[in-house]
Amino acid sequence: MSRNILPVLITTTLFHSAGFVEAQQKTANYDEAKIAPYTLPDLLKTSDGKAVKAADEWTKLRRPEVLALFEQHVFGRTPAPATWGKVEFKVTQVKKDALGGKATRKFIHISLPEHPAWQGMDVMLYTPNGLGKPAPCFVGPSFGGNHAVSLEKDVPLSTRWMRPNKEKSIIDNRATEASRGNEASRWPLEMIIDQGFAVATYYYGDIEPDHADGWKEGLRAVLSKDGASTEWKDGQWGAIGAWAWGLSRIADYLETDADVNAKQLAVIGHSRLGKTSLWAGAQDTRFGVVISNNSGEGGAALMRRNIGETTAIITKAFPHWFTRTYTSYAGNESACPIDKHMLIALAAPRPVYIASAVEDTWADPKGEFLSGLHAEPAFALFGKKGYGVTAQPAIDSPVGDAIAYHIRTGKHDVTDYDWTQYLKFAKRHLVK
Ligand code: GTR
Repeated sequence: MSRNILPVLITTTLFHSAGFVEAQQKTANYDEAKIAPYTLPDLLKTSDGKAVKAADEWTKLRRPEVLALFEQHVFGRTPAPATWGKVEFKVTQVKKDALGGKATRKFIHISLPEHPAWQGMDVMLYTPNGLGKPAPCFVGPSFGGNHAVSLEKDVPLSTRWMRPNKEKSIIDNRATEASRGNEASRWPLEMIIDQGFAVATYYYGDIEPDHADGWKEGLRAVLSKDGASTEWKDGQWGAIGAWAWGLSRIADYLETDADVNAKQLAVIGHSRLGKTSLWAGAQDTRFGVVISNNSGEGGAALMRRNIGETTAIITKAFPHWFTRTYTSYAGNESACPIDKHMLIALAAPRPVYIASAVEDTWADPKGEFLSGLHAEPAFALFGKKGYGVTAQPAIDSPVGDAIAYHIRTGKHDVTDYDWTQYLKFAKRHLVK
């Protein structure tokens, strides 16, 4: 495919997926009574039928099996470290009086010296000033780039490809000056800093652009042996896997930064990036707390509940997010050996917070709640308590211990209300 016709094809793919999702949102099932009866795969039974009764049996036998099932059937396998080799960190800027003097802001360029064709990723890290000790840190990807997360005007504008969004001032697939701060309400930096936490973020498009052909321009093509001619096979990683890889590389960097306590990391993401944070947290145990904000289908929501977005819809609109095998479960969810309670259980005994929004019916709030509920047996093996309730709580009434949940007033978004709960949760479970 020659380079000059590529943009035309990309635009066509995108308009198709955006229009397609909108149309599906209007006609989807939103009626609980119309969900066909289903049986969830047994969390605590190994593939050869052995009941898992103790924490070490979970850790040694069942957890590796469940992780392998998610690789094979949902997100694909993350390549082994030898595939990408050395990871290089370059601190490109340090500003000691960020956020009016409250914080130090650093930019870190992460690259792979053995794979210079990948342009690398630019991490923005804020650490609280005057804390007197390394800070616990939230790690999460952004939709719009560092300049969209921060309101500070001296944050470099991302030059990478972005999904079309007139409202967010993305013109010809690029950020413009007017797109500064367009994601700031989802990242209340001062509130996080004031509570003694650091925050590290990167633009998910640094890894690969978010469209069906995006891999050709990103890390997956660079790391694949046959490069741009790759036909993605069952079990090979999709874009969510690649974005999650980026979060783990941030953890690699944070282990080298004396301002951060890398033993106190919380991974966080919203929506498609909530699916990403769950998968990053499942694979990388350095994330001591895992947070899913409105992650919905493909994330925390049980796939067997056909309500709101379904496997058929998501794999048609966003086939590149998952490994190819996942598409075969469209309309055939009962054949899939996993459901999303098993994704939550992969974090055990590390605490997980699942958040829904009442107007976000597309993401199936009840299905998000239930995955946490049905993950409880894995946490119980470690003596950890889950929700403490069996029915979805009232709006704006968080519940839970090592698995926590809330459904907040309002729409699909990340708000200060959500962050208030996450900060409390992280304080309780990470900082102690
Ligand atoms: C939607 C998609 C959801 C969710 C959302 C988002 O179009 O259907 O699964 O991930 O995008 O990421 O904002």
